[in-house]
Amino acid sequence: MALGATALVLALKTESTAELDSAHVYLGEQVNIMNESLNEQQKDINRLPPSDCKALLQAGNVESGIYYLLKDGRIFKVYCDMVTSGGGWTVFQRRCDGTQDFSLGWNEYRRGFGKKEGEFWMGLDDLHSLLSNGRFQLRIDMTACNNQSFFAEYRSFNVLGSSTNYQLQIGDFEGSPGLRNYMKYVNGRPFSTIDRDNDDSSTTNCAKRHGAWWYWRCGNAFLNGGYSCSSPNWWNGSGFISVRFSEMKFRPY
Ligand SMILES: [Ca+2]
Repeated sequence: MALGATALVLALKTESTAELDSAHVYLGEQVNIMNESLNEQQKDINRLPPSDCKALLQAGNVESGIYYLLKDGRIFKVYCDMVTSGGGWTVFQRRCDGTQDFSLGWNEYRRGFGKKEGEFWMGLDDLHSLLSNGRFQLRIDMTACNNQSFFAEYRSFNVLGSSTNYQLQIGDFEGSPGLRNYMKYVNGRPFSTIDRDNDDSSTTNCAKRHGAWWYWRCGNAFLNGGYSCSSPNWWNGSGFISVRFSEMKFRPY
């Protein structure tokens, strides 16, 4: 009887040990699966889009075109210029064929309009969001009606929020020989549109004359006005340049 009981206890112990071993194997497998899953999730996190075109360029995206950015939990569809002056530029304005009407109001300029592959304005709200939390520079590329090309670069660039009427902040200027820094006069100025006069002229709404822009007085540089070879876009000392192509873009520095 005593022997039988001992044998039973031994049998139970053996069985328990086997069950325990099997439980250990099972738990070990579960841990491996969880680790694999975490590794995959980490890869997904690393695959999330970055918040600017320069990071995309550095990740090996060398072709200019449409990309998606992620910033502050929002996805932005943007056009990245990966070629000009080292590339990595997020484009926020382009005019190239006159097909898009730029004579639009405050709400349109806030929200943005046009097609990213063609003519467009990104929208002041998105521009402000993409410029928040970081240091950025501004570049403007222009081709005049006589096919002469110009560029203007500003060492720092920011557009403040709607409560400031999207005040412009620009730093030091560098540009093509002969191109004058006429945007310096609108540093610190709010944005105006045909239906929202935030300029400093008491006699007129400059945006009705020259298009939506940051104005002090009616100024010498504005790229959202009339699109024709007789429309002034940038004063050049002796006369206005009329632009048949323009791109405005920013990148972090
Ligand atoms: Ca005015």
